[in-house]
Amino acid sequence: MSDVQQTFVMVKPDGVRRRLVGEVVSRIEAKGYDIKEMKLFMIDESLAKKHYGEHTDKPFFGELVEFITSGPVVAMVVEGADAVLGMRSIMGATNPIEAPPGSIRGDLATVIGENIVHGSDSPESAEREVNLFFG
Ligand code: IDP
Ligand code: MG
Repeated sequence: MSDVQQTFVMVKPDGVRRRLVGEVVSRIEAKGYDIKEMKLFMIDESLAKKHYGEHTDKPFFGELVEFITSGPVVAMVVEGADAVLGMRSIMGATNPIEAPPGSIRGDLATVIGENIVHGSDSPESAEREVNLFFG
């Protein structure tokens, strides 16, 4: 049985800079999901560190915070049947080299540090991230 879920999705600064917001939104809509909330804004350092809290100890954490605060993002709440896993599927793997053609990252990105889009990795992360950005 499918389950109607909400997930947190974000076009990252590279996607906004490259004018790919429409492309990403179009793929989400074409898939059949509803966009329930959407805003363009700059993430500050405090929010970036909270959002990426699970990666605090990783060697790329500093770079990640710097990147995600480097320009405006478009944050969204996306809803639909099994939307958490479904969004991860249309995004493709974290590393664009491993993301298949047809996926957002597979079609539009080349390097892991600039992979266009974020999507929650579980229903628990989705709830936390929706509250963090839209609560
Ligand atoms: P996800 O975005 O697919 O959920 P995560 O493992 O949660 O992937 O990593 C968060 C973000 O951190 C990734 O989207 C990517 O932009 C960046 N990242 C992950 N691993 C690396 C790395 O090894 N080097 C540089 N950036 C990385
Ligand atoms: Mg993640």
